Amino acid sequence: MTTVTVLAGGVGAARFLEGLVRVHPPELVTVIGNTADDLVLHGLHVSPDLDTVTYTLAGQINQAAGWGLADETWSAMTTLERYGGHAWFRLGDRDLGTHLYRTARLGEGADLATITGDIAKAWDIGVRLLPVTNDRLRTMVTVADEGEIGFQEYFVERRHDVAVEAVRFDGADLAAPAPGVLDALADASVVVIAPSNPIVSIGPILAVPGIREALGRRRESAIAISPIVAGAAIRGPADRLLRDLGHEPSVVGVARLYAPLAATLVIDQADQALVDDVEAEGIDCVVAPTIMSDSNAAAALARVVLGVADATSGRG
Ligand code: FO1
Repeated sequence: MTTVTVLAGGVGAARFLEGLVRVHPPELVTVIGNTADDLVLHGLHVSPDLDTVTYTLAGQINQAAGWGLADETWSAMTTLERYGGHAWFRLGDRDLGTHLYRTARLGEGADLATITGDIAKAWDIGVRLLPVTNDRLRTMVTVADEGEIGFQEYFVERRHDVAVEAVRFDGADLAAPAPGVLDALADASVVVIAPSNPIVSIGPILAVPGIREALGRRRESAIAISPIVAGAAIRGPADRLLRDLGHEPSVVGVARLYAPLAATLVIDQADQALVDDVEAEGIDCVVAPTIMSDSNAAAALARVVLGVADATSGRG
């Protein structure tokens, strides 16, 4: 009955989870999802990282994009464009249903965790999906020449193609872990830090008071997967963000960030030569294929992680 709690951000985490639920009962998996990418657009509350996990585990993700729903149409966006409305953040007609529902429920006083649970149930994804907090949490990015902008303005509107001077998580100091989050971190047989962006996907989760401490307390049975392979991110700006913010954009830089939180870092074979440098940071190193080119690769990676968990479970 190995229960697994996964800290999850965007696409990489969703891919990993898709593999995990193929090799482990989903009812034994709790996902703590990042909510700092959330935004209110056209009056609608959008939770990209929660929806990416939900849609992926429902087998309904837009595979090519890595976000949004498959078989989408864009009529609402086309109408918006006619009026000169904001259409840079693409909300498909099917996806809009989720944001309409979430926004209506929030307006009726429901909290994000309750709504997220109802959406997850409606898609029958099996795992328990928890937002890290019900409170407002927003990644703010300071970019050269423009000052501070919102995360999606950085990530989507500017295609994260700008140098970053600072990142902060607005609201973190006042945010409380959502109900069940601290227990999911304390009680799970193993905690996995998914191969998400350490700065803007895992960072906000750790910034919610109590989370970093809860993870540190059970560090011996926590396993992180590096999202950086051979000094580069598989997708997205993780390597550039690490470099811009003064961290080494390598598995060693990731090891330095995660050593206080996890006893093991899984790195790709491409970084085999860096095993000793990783372990010099005080974290054990496991080498395995970490590039999840398809669901089989993700399942194989999940098996490696569960194998490490079994091997280290006596330590926890
Ligand atoms: N990413 C893009 O690059 N372009 C988009 O237009 C876009 C729209 C979008 C809509 C809903 C959603 O759940 C995600 C969306 N994303 C889009 C991805 C999103 O920016 C990222 O998934 C996260 O915020 C980072 O992981």
